[in-house]
Amino acid sequence: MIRALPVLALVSVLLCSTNTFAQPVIDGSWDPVYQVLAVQDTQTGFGDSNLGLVDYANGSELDVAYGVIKDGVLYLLLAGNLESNFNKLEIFFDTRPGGQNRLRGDNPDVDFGGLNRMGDDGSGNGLTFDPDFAADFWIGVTGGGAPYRLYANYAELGNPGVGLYLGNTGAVSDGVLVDGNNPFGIRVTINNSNVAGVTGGTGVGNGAGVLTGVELAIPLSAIGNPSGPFKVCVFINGLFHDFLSNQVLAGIGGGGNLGEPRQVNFGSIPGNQYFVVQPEVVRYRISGVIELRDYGGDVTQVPITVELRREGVAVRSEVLYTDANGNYALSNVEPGTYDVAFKASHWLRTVVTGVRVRNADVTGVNVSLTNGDINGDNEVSLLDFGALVAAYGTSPGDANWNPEADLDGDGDVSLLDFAILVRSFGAVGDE
Ligand SMILES: [Ca+2]
Ligand SMILES: [Ca+2]
Ligand SMILES: [Ca+2]
Ligand SMILES: [Ca+2]
Repeated sequence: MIRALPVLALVSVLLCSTNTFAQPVIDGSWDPVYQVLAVQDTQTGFGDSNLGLVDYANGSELDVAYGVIKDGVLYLLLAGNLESNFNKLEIFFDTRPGGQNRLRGDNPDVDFGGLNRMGDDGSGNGLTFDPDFAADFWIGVTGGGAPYRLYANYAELGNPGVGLYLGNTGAVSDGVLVDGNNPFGIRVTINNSNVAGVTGGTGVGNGAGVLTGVELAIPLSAIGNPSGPFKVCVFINGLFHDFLSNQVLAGIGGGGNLGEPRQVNFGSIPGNQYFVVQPEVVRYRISGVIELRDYGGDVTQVPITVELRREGVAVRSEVLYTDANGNYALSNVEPGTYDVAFKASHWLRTVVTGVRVRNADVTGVNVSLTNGDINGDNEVSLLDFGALVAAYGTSPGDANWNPEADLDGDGDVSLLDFAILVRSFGAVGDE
C-alpha cells in the first residue's frame, strides 16, 4: 500500500559553507586556522614589554610560533613583541637540500650588510645552526621611528644569491609593503600590544597563550617551493644584527643572551633551535543539506552510504550521519572527477541535484540517491523487480553482478535487497 510506504522527497540541497578552509588574516593577530609550531621556554633578556600599544614596544620576546600553509602561502604568526628601537627579527628557512649550516660572510648585501654581519668574517666563524639545519633563505623584520613603520628584507642565500629590501608598512596593517622591491608579494605587519608571555630574566619561562606579534604571508615560491616539511629558525637580534638575544624558537631551555652572532652555535645548545612546518593538507569537502520526509510530512534523518566512483569504479565508500542541521558532509576528498552516489537502506530513490563540492578541482559530480529504483527511471516498479531477479545471488566479480541491485550495499544481492525493494515498491520519487 502506497500510504504505508516511506517516501523520500528532496526538499533542499545546499552548499554547506564553512570557515574551516579560510586562510589567516594578516593583521598581527592569531587566527583559528593556525597551528602551534613552537612555544618559548626562556625568559627574555631583551626586556619585557608593558606598554600595550600596537606599534611601540619597550621590549622584545618570541612567545609562540604559529603557522599554516594555505593555497601555497606560508602564514606565520611570531607572537610576542619586537622592541621599536629597531631590534631585528631574523627568520631563516631550510627548505631544500644544501644550504649553509654555518652562515657565510659573502651572502647578498641586504639591510645595510646586516645579513653578513651574522656570517663568517673571514676567520672561519659565523652563526652555526643545528647540525640538521642548512639555511637557504632569510627574512628580516625590524620596526621603529615616528610615525612607526615596520621594515622587511629578504635574501636567497648564496653568492650571488638574491637580496631585496621588500618595503615597509604600518602596525596592524594588511601587510602590504610599499617603497621596496617585493616580487613575491610577501606581506608582514605587527601587533605589538602583548604584555603577557614570558617575563624578563634568564631562567626558564613559558610563552604559551600570546596571540599577537609579527604576522607574515610568504608565498612558497619565495622560499624555493618546498613540497614537504621544512625547518624554520627564528630569533631576536640587536639593532645592527650584532647581538643575539636569548629569544630563539624553538627555545634554548633557559639562559642569558647569546651575544656575538658569529660565535653562536645552536648545535652546542641542547634541543633543536628550529621548528618544522608541515606541508599543506588539501582537504576537499562534499556537503549538502538533505531533508528526508516520510508520507506524514515529518522530517526524518537516516544514515546514508556515500560512494565516490571514478569511471564506474568505487574508490571510496563511507557511511555518513547527519549533524543537527541535517547536513551530510564528506571530507578529505582527493582531487578528481567523480560520480557520487548516496544510498539509504530503506528510502525511495530520488535524484539529488545541487550538491556542491567545495573545490573546483573536483568536477563532474553527479549525485543520486538510490533505493529500490535499480534502473534509475525514478520509480520502483516491476522493471526493478526484474533487474533484481537478474542479479540475485551475485557478488562483485560475478557475471550478472549489478551494484545498483545491491540496495543495502553489503556486497551481494540477497533477500535483504528484496525486502528493501518490496518496501519501496510502487513509490515514485520527487513527489
Ligand atoms: Ca591574523
Ligand atoms: Ca637547506
Ligand atoms: Ca612578556
Ligand atoms: Ca641545538
